[in-house]
Amino acid sequence: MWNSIEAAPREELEGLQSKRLKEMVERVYHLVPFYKKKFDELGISPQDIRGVEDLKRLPFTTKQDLRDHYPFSLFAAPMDQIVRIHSSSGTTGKPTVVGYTQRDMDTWTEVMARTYKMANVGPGDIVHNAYGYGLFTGGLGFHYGAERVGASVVPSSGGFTKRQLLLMKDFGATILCCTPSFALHLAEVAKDEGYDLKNDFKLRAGFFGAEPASEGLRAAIRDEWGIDYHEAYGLSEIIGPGVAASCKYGRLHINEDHFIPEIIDPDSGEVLPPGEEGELVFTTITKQGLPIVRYRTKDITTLHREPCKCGRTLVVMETVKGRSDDMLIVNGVNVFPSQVEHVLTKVEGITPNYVIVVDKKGVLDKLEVWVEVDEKTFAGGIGALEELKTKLQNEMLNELYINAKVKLVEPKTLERSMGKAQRIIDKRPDAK
Ligand code: DLL
Repeated sequence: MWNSIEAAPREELEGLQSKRLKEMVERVYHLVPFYKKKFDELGISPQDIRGVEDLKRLPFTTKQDLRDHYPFSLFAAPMDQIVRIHSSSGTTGKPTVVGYTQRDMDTWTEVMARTYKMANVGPGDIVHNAYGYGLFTGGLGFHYGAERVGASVVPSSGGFTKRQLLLMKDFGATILCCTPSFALHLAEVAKDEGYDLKNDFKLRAGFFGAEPASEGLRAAIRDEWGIDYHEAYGLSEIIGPGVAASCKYGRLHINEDHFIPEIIDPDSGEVLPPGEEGELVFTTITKQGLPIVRYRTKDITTLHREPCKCGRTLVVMETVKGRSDDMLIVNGVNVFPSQVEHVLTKVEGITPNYVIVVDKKGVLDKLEVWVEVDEKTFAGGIGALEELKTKLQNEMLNELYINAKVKLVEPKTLERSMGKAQRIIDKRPDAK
């Protein structure tokens, strides 16, 4: 463990959260006109917030609020104290911009050090960091954390798959950091290039995140590389990676001494009790540059408060099922792409590469899943392919209750991602 606070008794943690929350509410009220206006409209003054129990009285903040205050109007620190700016690309509208003071950089590095400690990364480890460096928070977040724990970091960033493999082998990388889809792509190219994944490389663990990955996909990464799988979760608006990381028991602990999580009903906004699924909301309580009150992540998950075998008392979140805006409704049945992936990865004869194409036929949503078969099945002829197709369609019907059409495609034909994978093609006329 990096910091004893990770295993502090709950009363101590909640005491700290309450203290920090009160300070944060004072700060945003006096320094950010957007919050002053919102609080005033609701008739809330900072003194009304006495501790975490009053969190639910505060208003939500959304991505749209960040866009409306583009680029810097939600910052609570003067620009001469902002030492770093990141931004999300954003497919629609303006990008969201986030700013860090030096103290925020220290907080970020601290939570990233905690992340690495989940796999006991330290001096002597070689961290191959294939998250993109640049405006995306993945690259630089994982970079500074690795230096803090004393490991040697290779800032390879995304792309250039073959060269990455060469460096991983020659430098003796022990830790791999990248998206789950890129970890699989690296494995695939390594095999094509004639590497022996388990003997040519010294990898022992990896930190995978920035996109959902089903258990099947994780198992494929574990098995192909022969490594421990640790999950990293985070979002730029809150800090970047470092919001939560999974311990050796695979449980994703939230650094709640910095970011208070809540689960709400996405429709009514009501707070739901632990154990219930809903939308994850975060309030940052130590950030100076861009403090954020009850930020709606749109990520769907569940929180658990039972203690973990690893000794950490920090709350556990389940792996994100999907984003509320990625949820598909096919003939009235709600389904997340990660659930489709889960079903696919259980079937033999295909690769974990797939694309979901959604279209409308009359008033009904129509789902087509393009799945890439493996070389062996492809060589097996038309009979085997027909059988596989029927099997996949039946599995989706039986497990997810959806009628999806499967289209099998040749090995290595679907586009590979260097960062976050694009799994959905939405052709519906009203698509975002
Ligand atoms: O993806 C930060 C990050 C970088 C996390 C590297 C982990 C590793 P954004 O680009 O702002 O930040 O995207 C945030 O990505 O709201 C989730 O929908 C999704 N996401 C992040 N981590 C996970 C994960 C970075 N472990 C958005 N599982 C979030 C599922 C994830 N989705």
